[in-house]
Amino acid sequence: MEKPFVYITRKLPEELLEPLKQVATIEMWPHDDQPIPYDKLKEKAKKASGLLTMLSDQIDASLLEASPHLKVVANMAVGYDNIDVAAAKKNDITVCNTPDVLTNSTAELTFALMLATARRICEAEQYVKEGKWINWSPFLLAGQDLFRKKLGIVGMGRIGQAVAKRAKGFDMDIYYHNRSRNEHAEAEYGATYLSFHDLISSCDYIICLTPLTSETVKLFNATVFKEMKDTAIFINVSRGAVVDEAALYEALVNKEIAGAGLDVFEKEPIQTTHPLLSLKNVVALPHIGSASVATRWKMGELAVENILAVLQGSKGKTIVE
Ligand code: 8YV
Repeated sequence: MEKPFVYITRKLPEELLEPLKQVATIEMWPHDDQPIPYDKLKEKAKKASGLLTMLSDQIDASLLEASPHLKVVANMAVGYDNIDVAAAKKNDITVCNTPDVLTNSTAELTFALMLATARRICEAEQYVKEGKWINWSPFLLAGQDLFRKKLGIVGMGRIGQAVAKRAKGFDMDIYYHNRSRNEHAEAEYGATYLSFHDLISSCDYIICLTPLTSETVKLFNATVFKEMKDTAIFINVSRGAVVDEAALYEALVNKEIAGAGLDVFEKEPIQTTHPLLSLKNVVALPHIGSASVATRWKMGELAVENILAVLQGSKGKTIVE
């Protein structure tokens, strides 16, 4: 019997794909410096039983409907806003993601970003490397503390809880907003539930961890930034489109908030001419929330396991319902 065809949209280590090679014919987009164009992916999907995809791949209804053999789309990410899950369901295609394995790495990156923004780490490093450190003065590159400050987590899911756990060790007061109350976070980390309005107007650090849905597009807009404290630091490790970037820029320039740490942007990769990148009080990272070698490896393994499971007739390990 002919082996099923699986297409992988980014270069992954051969070793990771070994188990898949036993049961499927695999092909991989060979360029590391650019994503596969939509039309090319659509062509590949037409023949494929499985797709191993990334956030940058647009898996829409048109692609799914034009792929008669497709059984599984395994996204190498916990988020799946790039996939039309309803259309996949309609066409009997299983969608899988990679939750849990990236929780701790993403929480660590959130803290790195929060500390870097609060203590002006990137600015300070540049200062040293550019030879500007010729004297010391009492308030040179002075930033803000984390301890005993109010941390507001918007989106208390797995990563939100992992951030809360760490924040406890940093002696922060933890607040959160979520669609529903999270009793575990309240009992375990002392997190206090607040309405969105109360959270953004009272917290010193506001972390956006909410997924991108039709309800959360531009959730953080001009009105919201105006309600924040002028000393507030905004951190986004979720999706760029949850933020109105023009409004964020205005809020930073007009000193309505003190700083922003951003791992995600509306259009990725962000252009160097983007106004946000011109600001000293912005720390910008290239969407590396889950990017530790060990975690990316685990995400790849889980995506492979998901494809294998579905192709072998069982349920995917981590299905998007
Ligand atoms: C991804 C992410 O790892 O998992 C997500 O939803 O945003 C990141 O962790 C990365 O974008 C690769 O797809």
